[in-house]
Amino acid sequence: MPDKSKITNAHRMAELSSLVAALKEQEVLEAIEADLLSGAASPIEILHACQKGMRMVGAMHEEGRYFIAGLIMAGEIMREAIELLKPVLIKAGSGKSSGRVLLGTIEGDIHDIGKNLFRDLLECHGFSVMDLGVDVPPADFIAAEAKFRPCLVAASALVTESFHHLRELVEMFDETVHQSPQRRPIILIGGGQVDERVFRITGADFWAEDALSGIAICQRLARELEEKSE
Ligand code: B12
Repeated sequence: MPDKSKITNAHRMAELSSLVAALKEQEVLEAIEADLLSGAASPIEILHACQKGMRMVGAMHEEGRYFIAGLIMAGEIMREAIELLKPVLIKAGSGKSSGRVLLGTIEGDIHDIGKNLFRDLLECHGFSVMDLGVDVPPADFIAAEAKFRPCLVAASALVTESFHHLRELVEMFDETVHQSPQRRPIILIGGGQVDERVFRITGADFWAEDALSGIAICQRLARELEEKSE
């Protein structure tokens, strides 16, 4: 019988990732509740462990070990995990108003669990968010931007085939600058499959690996814009 006190945090989180990857819904939720209650792990550590588990599910799907039903089940587990984590994550946010953000999952992609979490965290950090939903054509971002006037446009993408729409989004916003003298909004992209390479291909201004780094970028930009307008 292993000494429980010797089970390190890293082990606990690795175990949680494996439970997510094995689609053990009940065990995942019980482990998260226990960790939150005991304070054994921070909500961010738990979130990262769950995300790692989701990536493992994705890899198993690619290898043909999980079919679409596996992805659906994984999505449901992640959604429930986020419901447990959200109140704790939200408590940490400041209520101060920080600016407007236009958000959506880009055309060709229906994944929204990460986008929704990013939206909720933005709101709890004082941003007002217009969420356009999923499978959003670049033209809809442009139209909504003209009305909502956000300080930042944020797009989520998880499916490789939708990346060219991110590029299109940037190009269309670049084009609006020629039509009106106003500077185009800053464009931030994120989502499980977005990395440095995708970032470069799309020509966006920033990318973030996770929702909290995305929040940090939004806060920095909102601060800079506020300083400029003073
Ligand atoms: C759950 C899931 C689904 C669910 C989605 C449910 C939902 N409501 O979203 C369902 C079953 C519907 C689904 C469908 C499909 N899926 Co799917 N799915 C997944 C899975 C397993 C997890 C995604 C997830 O929710 N992760 C957890 C969240 C919290 O993480 P996240 O989205 O990355 O978000 C975090 C950050 O990235 C960040 N973030 C997210 N968005 C943004 C935006 C900004 C601006 C910022 C700053 C941050 C940010 O915040 C979050 C927290 O940190 C992934 C595997 C993976 N590696 O991600 C495959 C995966 C994304 N799916 C995949 C595929 C292929 C599909 C399908 C095409 C399958 C099919 N044959 O039909 C369809 C998609 C159809 C379409 N056109 O979109 C592939 C994509 C491969 C590729 N390279 O294109 C993956 C990678 C699996 C794989 N390896 O095969 N899927």
